Amino acid sequence: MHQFVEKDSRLTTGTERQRCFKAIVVPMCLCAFFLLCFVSCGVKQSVAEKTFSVRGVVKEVEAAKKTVTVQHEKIPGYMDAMTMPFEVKNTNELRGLKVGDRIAFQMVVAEKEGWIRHIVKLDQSPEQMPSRTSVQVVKAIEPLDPGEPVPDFHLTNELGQAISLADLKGKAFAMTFIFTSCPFPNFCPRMTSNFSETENKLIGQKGAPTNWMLLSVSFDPEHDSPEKLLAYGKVQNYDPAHWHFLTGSEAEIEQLCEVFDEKFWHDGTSISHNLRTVVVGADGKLQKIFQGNDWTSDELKAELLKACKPSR
Ligand SMILES: [Cu+2]
Repeated sequence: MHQFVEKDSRLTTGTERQRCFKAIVVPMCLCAFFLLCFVSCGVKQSVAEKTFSVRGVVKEVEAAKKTVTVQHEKIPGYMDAMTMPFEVKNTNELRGLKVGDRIAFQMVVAEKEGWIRHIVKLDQSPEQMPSRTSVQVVKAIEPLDPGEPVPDFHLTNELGQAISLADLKGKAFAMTFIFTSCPFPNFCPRMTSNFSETENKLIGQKGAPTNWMLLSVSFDPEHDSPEKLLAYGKVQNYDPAHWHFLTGSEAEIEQLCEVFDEKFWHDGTSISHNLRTVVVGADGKLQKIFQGNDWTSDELKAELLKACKPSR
C-alpha cells in the first residue's frame, strides 16, 4: 500500500491526482444495485458476482502487490471514467504489461472484493481517455500527527442525535470515512465490514473494556441522511451503544476530514476519495492512522484495546 505523503493537498493537476490514486485513492460512483442491497433492504443479502468489460490505459504495474493502476473508460451503469488501482489474482496477467499500454479486461465485483482478469493488450495507439471534471476540496488545515489532541466536532448520528467530541469523553474511538452508496467492495464496504467484525470481537471478548466507540462518518451528507445511515447500520446489525454513523454540515465534515488527511472530491455524479481510519485514545489524543484498506479487524481491535487505557 502506498503511503500518502504529500502535504499540499490541492488535487488540481493530473500529476497530483495520479499520485493520489497511487495512494489508493479510489473513485466511486453511485450504483443503484448496491444502493438497493446495502441501504434499502435493511437485511444482509449476498450480492451476486458481477462482471464488467472495461478498457483503459495502464498507468502503473506493481507485480509484487498484484496491482495494476488503470485509467479506464466509463463503465456504464457502474462507474465513471477514472484512474484507480485494480487487483489481479494471477500475476501472470501482469507479465509484459507496461505503462502506456492500452488494455481490455474484465472487472469482477463480488460481495467483499473486486479484481480484474483476462487482461488483453489492444493494438491501437493509446487514445486520449476522457478527462475527469473534478471539484476539489480545498484544504486549509494541516493533518494531525499521532499524539496530538483531536479537535472538537459536531455531527448528527443515525438516530438524529447530536454527537460531539465531548460526548465521547473517557472513551476511545475509531473513526473512518465512507459514503453509503460506494459501489466498490474493497473500499467503503470493507471499512464497514471491518468495523462490524471489530465490534463483534470486542463485544464478544470476556472482560474487555467497554469504553470504546466506532464512528463511520459520511462525506456525502447530501445523500446520507440519518435515516439512510440507520438503514445502512442495520444491515450490519450494529450496536448503537458502540457504533455511530455520522452526518453533518458539509463544512463540519470537510474540516474533520482535513484533520485526518481524508481526501474526497465530487467527480460528476461520483465521489473520489482516499481511505483513512484513525484511532483516538480515551485521553482524546490521536493514537494511530490506518491508511488504505489492508488493515484487519484484529489490528483495529488491538489498537482500540490499547486506546481504552488512558483516561482524560
Ligand atoms: Cu468508497
